[in-house]
Amino acid sequence: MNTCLKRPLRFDPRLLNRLSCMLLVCFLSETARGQSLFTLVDGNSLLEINTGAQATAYQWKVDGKQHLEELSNWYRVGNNPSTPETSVHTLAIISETQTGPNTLNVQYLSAGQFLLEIDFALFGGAPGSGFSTMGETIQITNLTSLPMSFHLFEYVDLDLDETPLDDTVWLTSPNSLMQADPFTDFQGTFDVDRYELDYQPNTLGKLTDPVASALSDSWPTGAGPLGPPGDVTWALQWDFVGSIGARPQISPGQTAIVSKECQLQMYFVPEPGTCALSLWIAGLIAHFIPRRVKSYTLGRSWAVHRN
Ligand SMILES: [Ca+2]
Ligand SMILES: [Ca+2]
Ligand SMILES: [Ca+2]
Repeated sequence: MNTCLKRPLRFDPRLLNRLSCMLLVCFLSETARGQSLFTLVDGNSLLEINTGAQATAYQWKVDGKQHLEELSNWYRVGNNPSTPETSVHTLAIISETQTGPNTLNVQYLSAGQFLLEIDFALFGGAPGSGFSTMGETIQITNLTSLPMSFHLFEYVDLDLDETPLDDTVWLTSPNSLMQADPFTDFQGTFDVDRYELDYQPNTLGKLTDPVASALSDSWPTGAGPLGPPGDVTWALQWDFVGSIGARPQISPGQTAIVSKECQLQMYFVPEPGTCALSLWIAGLIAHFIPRRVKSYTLGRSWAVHRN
């Protein structure tokens, strides 16, 4: 006869505290190894950022559901056909500051050439609302004594509701993009010169090959819709080249600014209990580290004049 008796399970708050402390220690250890990991938290939302990785933003969770595979930024200086695009994360990071639980500023330097500064902001909705907004502002400052031709790219692989193969993407106007699946709508607003909708990994191949590339389309060509079957991605391109009808080159000391705003609405929200613990722990970490600042010494000084 089996006499093994099981005691009834009881919730122990001390266990939750120990778990939180363990996660906090892991988080700090990872940072101490030199990885630049940041977690932005607001309302029902969480944005994971690694400033030292190509996929700089790699998780956007709304009410516990993950929607973002990769958000990366790329650049190309000049118009030499043999100069390829380069991922921004390969530049030196001279400063990165989590200015609040939901905001991050990171500054990348190409010494003697340009400073590229990105501000991330996350604004979550109420728990259970399925709504979230996220935005970026990117500033490029010319550190040379000559006008600079500069191309900036942003690559985005959203996999709405963690299901990449049922998403459709299309542009609704020159400055508005939609991506949707049966349960979620995403809208991006921006002001760009070129864009590209394609299946993963085609556009990424264009950004990583050894030659200069341009995204395939400008309004209204290539505006979609592009959908199943396939994992859809999209990318944006800003050209500061000074030719007729384009943005001007960036003058010496001048700062060019671009921005993008995104909003996401889920129409099927998971049970609150499944995501409350992870958001609570992320909030605890953000509370312990309200202002995490890394400062770096510049090898040279420069004057920045913002228009
Ligand atoms: Ca995708
Ligand atoms: Ca999906
Ligand atoms: Ca290329």
